[in-house]
Amino acid sequence: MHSIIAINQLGYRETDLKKAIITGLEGNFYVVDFHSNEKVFQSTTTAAKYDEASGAIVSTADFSSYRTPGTYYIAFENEDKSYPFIIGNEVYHDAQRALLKAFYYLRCGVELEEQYAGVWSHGPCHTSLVHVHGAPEQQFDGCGGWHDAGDYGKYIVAAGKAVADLLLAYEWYPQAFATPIPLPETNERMADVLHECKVELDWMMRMQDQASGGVYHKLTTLQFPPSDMMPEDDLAPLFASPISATATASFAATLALAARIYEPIDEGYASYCLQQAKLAWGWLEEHPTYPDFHNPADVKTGEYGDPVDRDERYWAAAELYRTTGEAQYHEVFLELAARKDFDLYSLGWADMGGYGTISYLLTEYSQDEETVSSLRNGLEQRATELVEISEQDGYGISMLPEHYEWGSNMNIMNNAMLLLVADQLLSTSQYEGIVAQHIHYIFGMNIMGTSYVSGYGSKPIMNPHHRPSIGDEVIAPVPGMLSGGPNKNLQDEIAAAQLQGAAPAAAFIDHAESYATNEITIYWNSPALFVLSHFV
Ligand code: G3I
Ligand code: 9MR
Ligand code: ZN
Repeated sequence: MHSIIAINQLGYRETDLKKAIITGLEGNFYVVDFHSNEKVFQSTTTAAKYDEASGAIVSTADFSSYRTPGTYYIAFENEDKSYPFIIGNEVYHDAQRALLKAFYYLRCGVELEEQYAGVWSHGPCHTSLVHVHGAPEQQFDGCGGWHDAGDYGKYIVAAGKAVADLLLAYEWYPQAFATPIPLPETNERMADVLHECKVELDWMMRMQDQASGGVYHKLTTLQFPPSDMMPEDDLAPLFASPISATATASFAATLALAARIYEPIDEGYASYCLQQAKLAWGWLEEHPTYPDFHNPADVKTGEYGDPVDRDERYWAAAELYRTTGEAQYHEVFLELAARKDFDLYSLGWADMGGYGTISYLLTEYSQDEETVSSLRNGLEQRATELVEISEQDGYGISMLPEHYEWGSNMNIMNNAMLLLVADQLLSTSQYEGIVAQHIHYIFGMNIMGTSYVSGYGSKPIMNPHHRPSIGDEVIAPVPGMLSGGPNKNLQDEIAAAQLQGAAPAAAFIDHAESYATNEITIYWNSPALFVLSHFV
């Protein structure tokens, strides 16, 4: 049997932790210069051990101490070798920009011009008026924003997480956004990431009912179109599903965050964002409890159901407080924080408590000291748990076997993001090495030996569940998109037929119809963009 020598196919920065994970081999290994075939570094792998998540016996080749820039591969005595990789401080630059450019490719309602989209250009899509579900006489213009994923729906809670990650990435790592992508809007005044977020924010504001402040949960056709349908051919009527509390709270939070970020650049836009955030907050106050969202019977698109809205309300209160300093938001925030009946550190689309915690810990207005210290302790504890799991895992990442569910790559990137958040908010610098391993995993240091980001690495995914990539004539998928990744629950027909018995981290197939393992979405790209931005 041949071994798999899984590496980060993009490469490694000079001083980062550098590892390769090997299945089926242990012993002496070499770092070999790709051009001269000269062995430049030699060491021994760890003893091979069983790794539950991947179901494989793996050893680790650590070559962190080798730091000379160049192009190399890892080799063993038996001549097994890895793909080539680079050591150099700019190895993540292009991928980071591609992760952002992916949002441009997902734009809805506009033509993707050849000048920016190259071979992936296409005509304007989903431009018809939107019917309010259940009130067909009510229509509105719901144009714009980003397609959610491989489908063409647009969903508010998904948008909230994606925009929050992008705005936080810009706020924390502005240097990572210094070079234009470029986009059609590129100018001197504003970084491209802010132009791109404005596309989604403008759409979100169209989804708000101006009379009540409530926000429609989602905008979709009644059913998913065929998987090879191009966006401009998807002409089925569009419906706004009913207002939900999770969507309204996620909207209030995102728009309050946006108000703060855009304020120094575009005051008018910022104050408009804040006004709409407050309008949404008014709806939340009038509906302190509200039944959770379920698809109307004839709507078959993504549900984004979530029985708990307290975490989104907590986040909204935190952002509105951090932006305005008004006591009313502080009160609600403290009330919800004290209840502790939802996850205060999670960054998923359904569990948004972590964003509220981040925002509160960073507020410049007065803080309740007890709450601050309890949140800091909780954050540190969560980070410690993630480190402990990483130390046990064969690939050095913070995932237990049960975490390989739909969108596992988001879980991995969310964990990496939380570790960076912990370092920043607790003023430590202890987690960067583990975060780097999470990046290595995404770009190929995994049991599949696959880079989960389209267009990047020696063996990237080629067949994501992404309708334009399936329906166009181009072989290569749209680049810069992060696949959902292994999902042990085998929730589509292809996975169920072909992955029976696969270990959790191996329950992945690069097949265009495997939407439960190989779809892409805005909120899987977004934490990856945040994490990579730290490293560029
Ligand atoms: O967390 C539970 C776990 O406790 C349980 O044991 C396990 C058993 O089924 O399920 C786990 O939950 C999974 C959940 O994702 C985790 O976030 C569910 O099975 C799984 O069905 C659910 O999948 C969601 C999927 O829609 C289906 O509803 C994904 O999170 C969500 O990202 C995805 O979103 C879709 C949109 O609906 C439509 N657009 C594309 C997008 C991406 O696939
Ligand atoms: O394409 C859809 C994808 O975006 C969703 O995440 C997924 C789960 O809701 O559903 C996909 O659509 C499939 C549908 O659910 C069942 N029939 C096949 C569709 C894919 O072509
Ligand atoms: Zn569209």
